[in-house]
Amino acid sequence: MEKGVLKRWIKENDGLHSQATRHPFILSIRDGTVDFSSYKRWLEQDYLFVRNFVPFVASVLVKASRESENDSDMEIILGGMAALNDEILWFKKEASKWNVQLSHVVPQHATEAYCRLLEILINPETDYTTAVTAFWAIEAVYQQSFSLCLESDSKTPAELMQACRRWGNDDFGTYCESLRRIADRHLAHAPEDVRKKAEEAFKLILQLEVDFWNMSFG
Ligand code: HMH
Repeated sequence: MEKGVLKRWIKENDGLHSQATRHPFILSIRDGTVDFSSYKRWLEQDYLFVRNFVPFVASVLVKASRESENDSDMEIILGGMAALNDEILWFKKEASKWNVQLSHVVPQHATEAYCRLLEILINPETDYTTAVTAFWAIEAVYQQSFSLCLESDSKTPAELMQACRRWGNDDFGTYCESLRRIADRHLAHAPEDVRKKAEEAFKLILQLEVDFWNMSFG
């Protein structure tokens, strides 16, 4: 089996990948200059995103149960779903801490565009390999971004440490590695057209993540 293709895709798309994982918004959290109104905008929109992300992850779980020969795929994805339950509770607590009314949030263009991709990926016609590759990409961008804000020389404001730990912590990193291995294993056996679709989804997600950060940054 070839060495994982996903690390190669990251290298081949280095520019876009860096824009997604080292975005000025994240760097402003890291250097302590973040504008809290940007953070609040991100919080509102990401709550909407996560509400749409849950059914997507559920669809990946269904596909894993039908298409994966490896039992551990389902267990890892199920662990991700369980974490999302906690994440939704966290968003609600965090919103009340910042006086943000989640029930009144209007989706911005970048959120709508991202949720439209999730809808396509939820479709039963989207194969498991593409769906699980997309799942990994979505989680890994956040993991890499927020882990920057936890580095020892970072000046992340205390108020934002919880958010950064949520996606930047080592356990979340290990979970993303597990997702990468699942996706790589399926990509290694996938026919060329499926690989192409998965690669397109990967690149599109990087762009949608950049647009999402841009929206928060204002
Ligand atoms: C936009 N991408 C976006 N929001 C998230 N919560 C994640 C990725 C990670 O779950």
